[in-house]
Amino acid sequence: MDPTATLDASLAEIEAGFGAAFAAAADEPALRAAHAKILGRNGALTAALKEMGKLPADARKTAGQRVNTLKQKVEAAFEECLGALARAARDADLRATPFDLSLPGRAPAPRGHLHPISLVREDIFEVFKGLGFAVAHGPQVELEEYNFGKLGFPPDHPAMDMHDTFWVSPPPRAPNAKVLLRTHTSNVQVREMLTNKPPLAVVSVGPCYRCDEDMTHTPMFHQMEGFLVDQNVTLAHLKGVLTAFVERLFGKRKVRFRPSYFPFVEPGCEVDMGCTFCDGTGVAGGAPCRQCKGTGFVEILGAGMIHPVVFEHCGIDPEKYTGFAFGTGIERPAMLKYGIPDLRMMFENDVRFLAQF
Ligand code: FA5
Repeated sequence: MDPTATLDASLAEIEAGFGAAFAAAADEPALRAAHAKILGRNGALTAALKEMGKLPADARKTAGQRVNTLKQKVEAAFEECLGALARAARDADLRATPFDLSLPGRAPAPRGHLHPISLVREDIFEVFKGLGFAVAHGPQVELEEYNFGKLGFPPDHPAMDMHDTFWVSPPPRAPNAKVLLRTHTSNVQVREMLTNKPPLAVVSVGPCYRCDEDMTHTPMFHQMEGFLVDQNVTLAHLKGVLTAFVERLFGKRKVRFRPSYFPFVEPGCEVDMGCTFCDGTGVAGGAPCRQCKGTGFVEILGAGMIHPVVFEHCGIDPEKYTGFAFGTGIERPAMLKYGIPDLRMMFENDVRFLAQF
């Protein structure tokens, strides 16, 4: 057959069919498929274009113009159908979703804020950073060696019973390791002294764990630990730093130091401050203050001069260096600072309570 006639027949067939093919496409993928049948790599018009080479030279120009005109028609129809489908989809969407433009807008969710424990942690860091201490963190899953051993707790020492430890299965790669959830933040003292040499002044805050639950004890609680090591550090420095800490966190209050025992300090003491609930009077609402049991003082910290044995275990020369350490649960300072009567409220997640901070 004459190639010009063949091409004419192909173009006529495409021209007669593309409009109906596009109109029959119910959605965009179907429309694109119909378009590809004409102008895709194996499309009818693409094939016709390839046939152009077979035409005699004098017929090519006219045929070329016909092909281009048809191509433009096909593209224009395709774009129009594409737009019509998009409009139809949007109209269907609008009809399907009832909009009531008169409804009031949705108020943005109220912004969250820090938990009282986090607020006190930040306050503590601010105070100690102001006193020149660095902030450090330690692991909550710890080796017995760092939680007890290096701090001078002898094996089976009764002080360890007071800590009511949660023991953890050792990892398969160290089946004989003694692993626990740290019972206090004093592990940070050990780890810092093992890795850094004096002078050192460090404070740390974080969760601790003990099998313990009553009005004033929870299985998970938070502690702060701080320590300072240098030459010629004395108990007077300890008293100065802790008095400054109490005054900066709670304002001017009475502070008193009582002798006490912790295996890793010598001498050791407990630090009390004037009760914030009764302002140190021991009387609240005409009755003995329940928080301080009428004494006017509440215990706030354990402290003492770091025991030479701890220095030896951590590779620090006890003949050359002295230092002090102190620690406290931080729920207690949070209760005193914000007037919270029951420690357990901090972990109940009651929004009515949390919203007050
Ligand atoms: C210690 O844990 C010592 N590491 C503190 C210390 C550090 C002393 C450095 C000297 C030098 P103690 O076992 O007393 O000490 O615990 C300290 C505080 O943690 C307690 O006074 C209490 O406020 C808090 N605490 C302990 N157990 C719980 C618990 N189960 N729930 C809430 N708070 C707790």
